[in-house]
Amino acid sequence: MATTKTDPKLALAGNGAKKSKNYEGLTRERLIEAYRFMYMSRRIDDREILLKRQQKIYFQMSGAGHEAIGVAAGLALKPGYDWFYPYYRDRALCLALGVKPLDMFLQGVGAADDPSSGGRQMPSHWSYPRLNIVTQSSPTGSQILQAVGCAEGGRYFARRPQAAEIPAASKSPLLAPDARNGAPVAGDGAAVGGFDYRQFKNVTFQNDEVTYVSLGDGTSSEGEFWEALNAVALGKLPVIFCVQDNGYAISVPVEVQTAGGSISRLVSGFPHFHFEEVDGTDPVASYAAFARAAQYCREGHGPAFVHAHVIRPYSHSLSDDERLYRPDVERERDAARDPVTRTQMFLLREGILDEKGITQLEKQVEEELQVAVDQALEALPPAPESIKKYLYSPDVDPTSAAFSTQPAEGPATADGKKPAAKTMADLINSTLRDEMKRDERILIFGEDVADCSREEYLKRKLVKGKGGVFKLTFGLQNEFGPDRVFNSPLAEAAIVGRATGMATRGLKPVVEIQFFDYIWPAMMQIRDELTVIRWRSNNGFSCPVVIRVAIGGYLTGGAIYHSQCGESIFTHMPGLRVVFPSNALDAAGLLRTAIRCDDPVLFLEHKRLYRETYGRAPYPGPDYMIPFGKAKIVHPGTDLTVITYGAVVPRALQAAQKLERENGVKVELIDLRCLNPFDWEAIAASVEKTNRVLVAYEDSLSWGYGAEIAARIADQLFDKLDAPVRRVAAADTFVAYQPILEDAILPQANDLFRAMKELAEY
Ligand SMILES: Cc1ncc(C[n+]2csc(CCOP(=O)(O)OP(=O)(O)O)c2C)c(N)n1
Ligand SMILES: [Mg+2]
Repeated sequence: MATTKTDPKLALAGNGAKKSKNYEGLTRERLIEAYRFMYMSRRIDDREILLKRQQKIYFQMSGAGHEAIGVAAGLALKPGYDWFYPYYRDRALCLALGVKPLDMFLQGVGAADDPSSGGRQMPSHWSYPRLNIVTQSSPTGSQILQAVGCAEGGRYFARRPQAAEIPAASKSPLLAPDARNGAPVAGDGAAVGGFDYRQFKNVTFQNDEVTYVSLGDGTSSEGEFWEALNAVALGKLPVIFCVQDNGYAISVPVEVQTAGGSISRLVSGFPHFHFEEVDGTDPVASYAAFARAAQYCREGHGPAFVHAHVIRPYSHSLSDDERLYRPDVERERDAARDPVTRTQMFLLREGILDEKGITQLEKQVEEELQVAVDQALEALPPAPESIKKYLYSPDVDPTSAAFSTQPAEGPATADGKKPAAKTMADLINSTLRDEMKRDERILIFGEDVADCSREEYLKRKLVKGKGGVFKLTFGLQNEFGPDRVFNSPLAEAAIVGRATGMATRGLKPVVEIQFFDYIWPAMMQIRDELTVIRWRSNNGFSCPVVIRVAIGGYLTGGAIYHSQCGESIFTHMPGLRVVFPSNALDAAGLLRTAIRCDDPVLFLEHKRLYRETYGRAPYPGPDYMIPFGKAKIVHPGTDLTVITYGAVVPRALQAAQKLERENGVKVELIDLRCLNPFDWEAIAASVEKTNRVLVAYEDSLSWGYGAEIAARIADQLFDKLDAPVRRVAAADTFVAYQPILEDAILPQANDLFRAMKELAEY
């Protein structure tokens, strides 16, 4: 339980009858403690408002009016044991869990020592690893799906405790540059054997832990909220939803937000839930509701939903003036329910504290806050040189030599022939299988990825199983069981959000987005959560998820919604590794690196290449890895450099071979393989040699991935060029259904040939 500095002597001796009175499980001392946290929370808000007006901090978000429900939750749950996904009004919760006022003021001033973010996030964006308070962002509701994944992670480890152990690494890992002061250590590290992200993930879990997640009434309109309710009900997961209903979302009142005006009524049909609706300004009733909710979850019955009616006395934020949309009469009605004054009156009425005791408690709080404010105002800001620190793992560098291994010679076939060449689809499947064998923390889920959700059909051998719409995960559920390979509801945000929560707990989710064209519902989770979590928490939390995505066109019939590319939208996100292999061997090596590394990875698999004859290879064995950011020279040449990746590689190769045959032009064809990071050294070395360069990509031309490469070449290699940097890419439109149109839209070998020839002749 949380510790407190409340002086126990403050409690009045009281008369005999009241002394032993128990308030829904709260003793008199606990009630004083609760009041202390509530009062402190309100006074921190007041202090911050003053500091903001004095321009000593840069933003303020108050928890005023929400103190009672927050403290109640904090006293009913256990810091560092249960898990917390709070929202910005949860100041009192955080205090009750053990966060210090100084920690809060340090975030306000943006200090280097701000334990939540090192000056990277606004105040009231809580993140305290030692208390299991997980870093939160600003988008309303984006924490909710992660709370689901967090609870799933806890349950997984409770059922498979051995998965939580850190395997012994056979050699020390190769550290990332900022952990080893920049000096490369080639050849160090341990590719074979044990080294992977697990060395740096100290997993903790409790068999009866619960996950708390809170949100405002307005936020319950977000789709992710409903995806989360569905997911927790399906999994009967121990998650407590706490909707703190102050009746407004900025200026929008609840009846405009929530059909019928009551979120309790709307959610009441979800199965397996324990429901509570409570006056969230009453700490005793709120505590009782939380205690019941927690007990229900701890006993494994399922999730709980606490709907707390609270008030918002300080406008939405300092930038909002609620008098513009709320008349005095309404605001006065709220003020009569103010939880801080209410609790004070309660303590007096019950004889728990007298006026002297209250004054003394408040004085103690004021003194403590003054010391904290003074200290925070002296705190040093973060160094500007630190801006890129913790974009990626400081522990595991996937570009390092530790991730460079040779393919193993597979066993010869019975008649002594070399092992058969396999497709990209085969090798991805084999790589997933071998990694799952090696690492029990790997979970695979997504739409249709399981063999068969109705297990008994598989057991009775009535069906063979599906394993993905492209069959990439075929057989994995059969081999590893339904708790490691399973179908998710059709909800992409939930796939990525849950995976993010699981990875925060130390699991390695390898999830599938069925088609790149349907990644957009997950965009908020990818852009604002997955890629940012390590950076915004100053390395307090990380979530190295692998997202496998089927991408691309040349399908004759795929049309707009099954053929698009769009990788540059993701390479534009710091914190995310983006990989795009063009052949089976690279897919196997890069996927293994993606799984073993400690960063989130978007692994783009071109559908057209899944079963292509081009680029087949025998399985390179269970430890084959390719480091990220290392291009491959597919065809060496001296006259012209072509930089490409993905399905354009075989097309460009065809064009290059024709150009050499017909015109004697020797093209150097570079397959980038990895788009973030990308291999600038390989590009520069080639362009310095050939002095002519074409950048080719399947996505539409303007603002595409190659635009950045072309710009950088123009910027840094201008004096090496004998010709303008050219690009060949798709037309600036969508991929159409009719094959004649598709051919005209996507870059073809002929287009590449023409551009190469022109460039060579320039
Ligand atoms: C996705 C998203 N949309 C809009 C905003 C801007 N915004 C911040 S808070 C807020 C209102 C939230 O209301 P509610 O959920 O009721 O919480 P309250 O602030 O009332 O506690 C809005 C619209 C945001 N942060 N995120
Ligand atoms: Mg609200």
